[in-house]
Amino acid sequence: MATEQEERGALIVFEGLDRSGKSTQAKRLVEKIINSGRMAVLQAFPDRQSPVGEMIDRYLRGEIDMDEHALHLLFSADRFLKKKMIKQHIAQGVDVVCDRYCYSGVSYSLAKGLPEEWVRVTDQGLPKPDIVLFFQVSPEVAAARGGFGNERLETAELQAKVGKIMPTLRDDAFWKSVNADGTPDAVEKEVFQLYKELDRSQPLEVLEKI
Ligand code: 2DT
Ligand code: MG
Repeated sequence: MATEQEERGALIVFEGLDRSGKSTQAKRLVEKIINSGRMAVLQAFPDRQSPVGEMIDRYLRGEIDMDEHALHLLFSADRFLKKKMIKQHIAQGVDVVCDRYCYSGVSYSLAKGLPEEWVRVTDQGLPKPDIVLFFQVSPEVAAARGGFGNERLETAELQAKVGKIMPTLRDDAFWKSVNADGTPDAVEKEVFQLYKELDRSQPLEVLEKI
C-alpha cells in the first residue's frame, strides 16, 4: 500500500461565474494544503504572465483585436503549454490548483456563438481534473459583490449566457457544486472537505470529450 508521501498530486479545478469567489478560494486552498503538510501550486488560466497569456491579456484589456477562433485557440494553447508542468507536479505528489480551466474556455466560446463541435475538441488531451469545484453564486449575491470590471468579457449579457451554458458541461462523476453564497470562511470549509475526500488511487486521466 502506498504511504502518504508516495501519493500522487491531484488536479483541482475551480470553475464558475465572475465574482463567485474562485480566485480567493483557490488561493486559500493552496495555503491550506501547504499548512496541512502537502505541497501545492496555484495556476490561473489564462496565465497572463506567459507569452501566450500576455496576448490574451492584451485582448481582454482592449489593447488589441483578435479573431474569436484565434482567441479560443490561444486559451487552449495556454493550457497545453502547462500540461508538462501539471503532469510533473502531480507525479511528484504536488497538488495543482487551477483558477479556471477548459470549462471556461468552452462556455465563453459557446456563449459568443462559436461552432459547438469545434469548441469542444480543442482541449482534448489535457490532463483531466480529479475534481471540478463548481462555484454557484446567486445573482443577488454576485451583484452585491460589486459591479463588473472593464475587461472585454465582463458584460451582464455574456455572463448570463455563460451562466446558462456552464452547468450543461457538468459531469457528475467529478464535478462538485460549492455554495459560493456563503461567507469566505464557510466556502473555504466546504472546499477543504471536498478536497479531503479526493481519491488519488488511480492515475491521472486524459481529458476526452467535453
Ligand atoms: P479571469 O478574469 O479569471 O482572469 O478570466 N476565459 C477564460 C475564456 O474566455 N476562455 C478561457 O479558456 C478562460 C480560461 C473568462 C479572464 C476572462 O477570460 C475568460 C474571463
Ligand atoms: Mg475576470
